[in-house]
Amino acid sequence: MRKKTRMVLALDETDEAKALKVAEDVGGLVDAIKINWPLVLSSSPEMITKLSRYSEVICDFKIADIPNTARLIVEQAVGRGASAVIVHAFTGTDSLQAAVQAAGDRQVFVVTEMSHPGGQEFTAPHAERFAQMAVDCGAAGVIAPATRPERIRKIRSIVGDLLILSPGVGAQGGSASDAIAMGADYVIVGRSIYGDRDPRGAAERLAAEIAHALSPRGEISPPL
Ligand code: OMP
Repeated sequence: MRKKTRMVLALDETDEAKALKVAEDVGGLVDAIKINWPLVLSSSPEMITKLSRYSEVICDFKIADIPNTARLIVEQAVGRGASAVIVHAFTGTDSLQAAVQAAGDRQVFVVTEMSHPGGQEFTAPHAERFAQMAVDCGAAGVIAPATRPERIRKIRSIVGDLLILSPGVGAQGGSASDAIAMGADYVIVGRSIYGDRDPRGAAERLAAEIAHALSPRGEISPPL
């Protein structure tokens, strides 16, 4: 996945025509578009392939199953053009390994601690172990919460050079600049972009905020 604006658009818009319009307007600006069940179920799995014309696509099916089923889901996603998939770790090492193996040269991102308040009940107490599993199983990166930016710093200390993608920016109360300052490589943003009257303008504003937050890390965003 390229590292340009460090934004992943979470395209949870369930109106297919509107979703495609947002993808067209914003696809060149974000580093990937993430598709989740709401849009797949309201359109069709063909949407994965359609979106791949605008950007790299992350299939966020939060796969949580036995190794064989995990493998089958990953193969379907990759076969339709996904560059990456999101997988849960609580199912165990064998399931996570099966997903990584099935992904081949595509990326697997492992959920550590979820961004919503309920994420503190079960995922937070095990997040560090999930992060270590991501490293041990050869995943490309992890998902860590922008709503609790200090947790990004902790997870970074475990995953080293693996990528960190942070959801929870905007609608869930987290900030893109805090997540980046704490070590996230990308922020995942949904409603604050696709729900805006001007999705491209909203994405441009966020890109500027992220570029500003990257400079103290000695990293420069290329011009839009
Ligand atoms: P907004 O809250 O609208 O910005 O959307 C956030 C997106 O990130 C949604 O697609 C969520 O499913 C996803 N997400 C979280 O919000 N929290 C998590 O802990 C993990 C994810 C994810 O794996 O992408």
